[in-house]
Amino acid sequence: MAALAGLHLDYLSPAEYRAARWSEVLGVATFDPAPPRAGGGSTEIPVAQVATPVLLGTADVHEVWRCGGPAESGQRNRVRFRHSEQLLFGCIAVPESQPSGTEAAPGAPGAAAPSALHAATVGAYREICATLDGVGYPHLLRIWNYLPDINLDSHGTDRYRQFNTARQAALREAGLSLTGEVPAASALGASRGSPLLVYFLAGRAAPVYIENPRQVSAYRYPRRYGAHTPVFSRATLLRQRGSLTLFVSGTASIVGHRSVHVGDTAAQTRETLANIEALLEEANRVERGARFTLGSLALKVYVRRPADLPVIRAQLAAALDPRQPVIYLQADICRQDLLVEIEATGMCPLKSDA
Ligand code: 3EB
Repeated sequence: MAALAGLHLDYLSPAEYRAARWSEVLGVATFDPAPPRAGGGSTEIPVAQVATPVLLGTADVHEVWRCGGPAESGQRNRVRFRHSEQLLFGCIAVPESQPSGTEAAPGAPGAAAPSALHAATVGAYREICATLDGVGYPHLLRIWNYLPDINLDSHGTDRYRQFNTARQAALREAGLSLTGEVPAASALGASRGSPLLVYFLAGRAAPVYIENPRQVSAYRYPRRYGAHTPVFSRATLLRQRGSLTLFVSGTASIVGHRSVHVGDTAAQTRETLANIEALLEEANRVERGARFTLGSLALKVYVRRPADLPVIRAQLAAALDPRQPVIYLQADICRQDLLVEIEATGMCPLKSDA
């Protein structure tokens, strides 16, 4: 992608990663199989090791976030982070076997006892919020959540709903918004036995929060999707000198609040793209001067069933520029009836600070 001022995302092969300029790397996410520490890599750089198999291309992809300026690393409890003047990248992995050094928040009266996942989620979010508070980057821009067996039922409900309950409890406890001013996010399955893995970008300044006109805001989903709603915005927009970055949340074949095209992978992919296009149009309407297009995005495509990859790729080939950065990962999606989910990051130059 074109070099722009400020934050920058690349999907790099291991060789390209080794050639990167370390001082300007804020953070990295790798995808299963988690590579051993890359030879040229600095141990200073936080690396989120995401346990989702890569479906296409180089077996190990590095999602590299660069900040275009000097950065400094740190650690607070289990959160490893690195920050530039305006932005902070951080990550935390919490095994469910040894969930946290702190106690889980009590569940609602009459509810089943909180699960290990609940405790792990509360622990992770508490530490993230404490880090943001302590280091002075109060605004979560974008957060990625990966948890094993996301569709599995236990403790009276599925694990994605347990995660939602715990995420909400921890954010409430930290005094953060549960609606409106909430980060863009993704929440996906990960390989069995892997820890809860959360990584994030936060800023000194608040982003612009964007919702999708075709979808009910996730934080207003009706109760049938769980007692506690998912806390995320459909997208957030970061303004920096000379550039805009749009963080598009994981997006699926959901219209209103309902999953559509159940069982039809091609149609789900097209609907997902229609949702992303509607969101881009909304971002361009809200932010005068923004010109986001599908072609300006880097995409991460989550595929539930590896056998669906050709169908999904064919739909994307018809809509995208072949030179666009796209990676494909195998991951379970939070609703059983969803077969594909796509998240994206858009970069666009900002002409003036009008
Ligand atoms: C959806 O639209 C699909 O719980 O953080 C997408 C992005 C989804 C983020 C989250 C869930 C999350 O509801 C699922």
